Amino acid sequence: MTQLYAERTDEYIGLIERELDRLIPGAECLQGRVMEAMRYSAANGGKRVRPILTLEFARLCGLEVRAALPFACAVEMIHTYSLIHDDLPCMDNDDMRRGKPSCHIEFGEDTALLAGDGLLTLAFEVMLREYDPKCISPRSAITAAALLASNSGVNGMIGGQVIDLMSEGKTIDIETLRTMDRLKTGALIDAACRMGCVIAGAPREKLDAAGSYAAALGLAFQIVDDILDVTGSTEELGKPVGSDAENKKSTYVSLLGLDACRDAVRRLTDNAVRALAHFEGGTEYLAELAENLATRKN
Ligand code: GRG
Repeated sequence: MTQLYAERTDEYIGLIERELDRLIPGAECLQGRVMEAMRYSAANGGKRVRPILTLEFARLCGLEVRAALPFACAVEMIHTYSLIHDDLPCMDNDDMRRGKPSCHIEFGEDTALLAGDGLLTLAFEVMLREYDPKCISPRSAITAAALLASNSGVNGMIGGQVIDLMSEGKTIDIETLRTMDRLKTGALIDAACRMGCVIAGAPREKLDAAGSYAAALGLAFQIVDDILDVTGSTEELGKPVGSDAENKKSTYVSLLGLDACRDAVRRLTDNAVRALAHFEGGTEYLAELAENLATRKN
């Protein structure tokens, strides 16, 4: 890992976590418990890949990083809500997340459901309330919020989750799996990357390049996730391994085998790095991020 990568990642994670802490306050009030559950899951740090992508694409397109923070935090709130709901007994029924009890184990199913809903709605409140009109035009803020809405909804992440639920216990073909993962995992990564460009007022060519980077990165990310579910350990992942096989899910590994998956991750990572050529330099961080995600252990 280069010094530039390590320092910038630390800086970004610090900014994101301090801002999440501010945006999701605890409170002594009747609804305090759900706020506590929202804070529990949002503070229970993951890799923060999506908000980092938003900050870095915004920086690359000339925006001050701080101005991008509401949008970065919004994408992390949507991601956190999806994990809370995904862990519920009616979905994947996972008791552990990021090495700690899942939200519904800690707070109960009813509160966990509402904590997810609370984060989903707060994401949109934050983008539209907190953006700085001195740095970001109202039009760009609205376009970014609409992008996050559509990529999280039935034609994005929710759509992918529905295909996932309908496919349980069946062997699906590779095209269906690809569509499912493009929506379930790829859509939020796409929103994270393109929102950074949108709020910076970047031209169409850069938005498209960010979309190509995101498409390759998102698919590689999911294939690595499938690989880690077979080869990883509970300690490294912070959640039980082998859940795909247990839930009888078709994955890249079950359809193609480990070697073909590793080749695909290599190819997709190269494609992601190539897409960065459309920016005028300063893309080392995003190239290294793609490489690091390809070899990640959690
Ligand atoms: C709305 C219920 C509902 C689900 C949406 C995103 C999703 C569908 C479900 C979450 C579970 C899952 C395995 C999704 C695939 C995407 C993925 C690999 C998520 C894990 O993301 P990381 O590795 O997690 O970035 P951290 O903990 O680092 O934030």
